Amino acid sequence: YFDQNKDHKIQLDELKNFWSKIVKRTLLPKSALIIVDVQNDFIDGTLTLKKCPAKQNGAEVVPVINNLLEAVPFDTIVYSLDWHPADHCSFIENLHLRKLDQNSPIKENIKILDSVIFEGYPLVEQRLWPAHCIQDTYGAELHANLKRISEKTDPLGRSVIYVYKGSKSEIDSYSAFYDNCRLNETTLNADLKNNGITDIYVCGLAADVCVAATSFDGLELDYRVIFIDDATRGVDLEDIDNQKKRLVKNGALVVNSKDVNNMV
Ligand code: VGL
Ligand code: ZN
Repeated sequence: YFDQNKDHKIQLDELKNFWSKIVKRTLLPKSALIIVDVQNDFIDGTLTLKKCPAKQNGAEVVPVINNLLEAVPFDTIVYSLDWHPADHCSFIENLHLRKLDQNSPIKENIKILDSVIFEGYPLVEQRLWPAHCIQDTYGAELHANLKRISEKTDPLGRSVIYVYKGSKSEIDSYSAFYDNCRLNETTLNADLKNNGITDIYVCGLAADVCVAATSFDGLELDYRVIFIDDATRGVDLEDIDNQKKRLVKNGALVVNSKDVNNMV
């Protein structure tokens, strides 16, 4: 097992580290609630889910999430925010700012929800949305009724993490862990691992876009992933259903918020 050419003390430390992580993960589950993008624009603003194909009401997640914040002893609370500059590549209003690649699946009569490929950018399909969640605007603020836990005053002593994503003009970021090309990682994984978090409970908006992407990355980063179904609302019913099925296939749990109490 030992590599003769490598310092034994270092190898022993590596081994200790490895097993201590395994033991912690096995014996000491620690949970984080990740509240994805519960922002005004998805609820009543420019990208309101009410106008998307599934016609869902994003505001309905707020009381469900507030109840989870009050009733469940999560160790860490994460608020993620979609946080775009005005010239962001995901905005249909900005189509004229970029050229389409010859491989773009659509080149004309482009409408909201279509996917394109831009020239000169990482060869990834970019879905187009109305301008939304522009940095420091009302639309980018968390919904006014969403309970904010403050690390300084929280009687339960929970850690609080804010993640801002999609803030580079030329690349979108659905997951709270990585951008869509996996070129950059946010600090979320390091912060969670630092807190010893093993289990992530994911909720918020939109179920089939950012909540799903965050959940898939969570699985890949070795968290136990619990998708809280009734604490999400999404864009497209078929996509929501498919993403949930894929998540379960990949080892996630899809649960109802009333069951979370008995899990944490
Ligand atoms: C989202 C579309 C575009 C989301 C963000 O938070 O799910 N959806 N940007
Ligand atoms: Zn966005």
